Order: sequence, then C-alpha cells, then structure tokens
Amino acid sequence: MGKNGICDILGIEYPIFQGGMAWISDGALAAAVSEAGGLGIIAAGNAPADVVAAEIEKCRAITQKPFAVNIMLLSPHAEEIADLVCKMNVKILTTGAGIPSKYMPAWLEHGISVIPVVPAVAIAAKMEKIGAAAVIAEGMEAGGHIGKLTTMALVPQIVDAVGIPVIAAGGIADGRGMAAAKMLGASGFQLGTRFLVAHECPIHENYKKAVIKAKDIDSVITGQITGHPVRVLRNKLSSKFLEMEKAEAKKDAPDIKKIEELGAGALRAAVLGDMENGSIMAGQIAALVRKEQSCAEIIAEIWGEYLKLVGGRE
Ligand code: TUI
Repeated sequence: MGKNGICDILGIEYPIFQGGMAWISDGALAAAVSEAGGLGIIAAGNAPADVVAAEIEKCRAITQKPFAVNIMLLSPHAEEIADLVCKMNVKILTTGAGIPSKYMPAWLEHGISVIPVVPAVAIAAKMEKIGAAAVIAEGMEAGGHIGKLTTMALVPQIVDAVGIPVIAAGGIADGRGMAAAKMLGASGFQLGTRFLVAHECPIHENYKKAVIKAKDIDSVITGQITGHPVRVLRNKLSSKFLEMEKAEAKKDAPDIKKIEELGAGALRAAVLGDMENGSIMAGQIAALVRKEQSCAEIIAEIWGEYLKLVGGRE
C-alpha cells in the first residue's frame, strides 16, 4: 500500500510532497514530513550555501529517510547551492522559478533525481528533455510565485505531454484534492499551505492563525506587472502593492523596481509575525486549512481520506 511509480523512484511511502517554501521549509519541517513517509523538502529560497548546508545537516540528524532540497532559481545564491547539493550528496532536488538547464549535467552525473516545478506544458516538455525524473505541475491556486493556469487545466495537459510522472500542486489541501488530481493523471501531490500550520513548521503563530482564519476569497495576486506574480493573503502590504501597481501601470514607463523593492524581504517579515507589512504567501485553499496538526497527523489524515475516495486501490 502506498506504492506507485514516484514512491519507487524516490524511496518514499506516500506520494505526498511538502512544498519547498522559501524562508519556511527548514530541515526540521522536511525531516518531520519524511519521517511520516512523505517527501520533506528543504527550501533554499534566497539563503546562502552555509545556511542551507546547516538545514541539510539538521534534517539528516532527525531522519534517515529520503528528503529533497528546493532550489529557487531566481536566488542570487542558486549557483553555489547547485554545487552544495552535489557535495553533500543530496539525492532529490526540486526547482522553482526557472529552468535549470545549466546545472542538469552535474546533477545527473551525481545521480540526483531532479523534479522541477512547472507552470506550463512547453516548460514541462523542456524539463523532460533535459533529464528531469518527474515534474511538479503547479496551478495558479498555489501560494507564492505562480504561473497563469489552474491545476485543473494544467495537470492533464502536462500528463498528456510528457512520459515522466507528474506531481500535482496548487489548490490541494486534503484527500479530496489528491483524489481529484489522481483522476487528472497525477502520480503524486505537493501541498504547501496545509503544511504551513504543521506544529513542526517554523513560521510565527500569527502567520498560522492568518492561514486558519483565511476565507475563500482572501488571497490576491501581487506583482503581475513585475513579471513575478505572487499569491498572498490580503493585508495592508498587498493593498499597498496593488495600489502602486495600478498607478504605475498607467504610466508610460512603469517603475518596476519601486514595486519589487516594496516586496523585498516582505516574506521574511511575515514569517517573523508581521501580518501588516509582511507578505503572507498562501494558496487559495487556505480556507480549507482549519487546525494545527503534526506532519504525521496531516499525512495520516489526508492519506486516509484519499484511500477512501480511490477505493483503497492505491
Ligand atoms: O517558485 C515557486 N514559488 C515561490 S518562489 C518564492 S520566493 C520569490 N523570490 C523572488 C521572486 C519571486 C518569488 C515564493 N514562491 N513556485 C514554483 C514555480 N516555478 N512557479 C512558477 C515557476 C516557474 C516559472 C517559470 C518555473 C519555470 C519557469 O520557466 C520559465 C522561465 O521563463 O524561466
């Protein structure tokens, strides 16, 4: 039970990935998810290599089970992290916010399974061509940096376009979402927002409460004008962002830098508890997340719901 293609490839029990969330997914969160049989993912985010190395050590001190590192390709430290994971013998990588072509030869030589997050079919096909072991098809219901398509539209189109396993992400927070994604052809599921409220998740209690309090229409997309759209929970900062974007969009030469500066460091502020001026990244499914639980409880609960819906056939 619990075995399918992606579980066999990665050596995990359940095809459940915990999203690699910048500034959030640390070694302790990833270890807790991996210990519970899912795939825990340490997010490198914008952190330098020594910080990421310490999180990898922390994870390994807690669990012997497989875990992954997420490399955010827009990070100024992406290159050094790309080297670090080879040196530290990390076996599974996910990537976000770009195409990791230049790193792939070294990663494949080191026997790393590379699983990029993709927002569109052509990008998924490209990832398969450069040697990805699987792809994570992430719909725009997701929190953080997003593409344009919904999970419902994206997943089956990518399933039809590639021969590697497809993991569904965006808008999934329970067994119903997983079962629905399975029907679309997904071989696994990545959840971010649900794990935000895990006991082992290191974000400030204010952030967890904001997720639990969120209603269906409480997320907005900021940064459309900068080319890096980001889904966040509505607050003072997001209103400021949207106002500034509207004003800049009317100009002949919008000041993109001004808008990007407003966002810089804002996710970190939210993680530390600032619910007014912080960027509270979370997905549209936040309203379905109602309580704080351990990672083991979350995985047991959603896997139980999923099995009931798929008739125990997994
Ligand atoms: O990466 C994410 N979500 C994130 S990253 C993040 S931190 C951040 N820092 C600076 C700017 C923006 C965000 C917060 N949330 N999800 C995975 C993801 N990957 N979403 C979209 C993509 C993506 C986009 C384009 C993947 C590949 C891609 O390739 C095309 C290209 O032009 O590079």
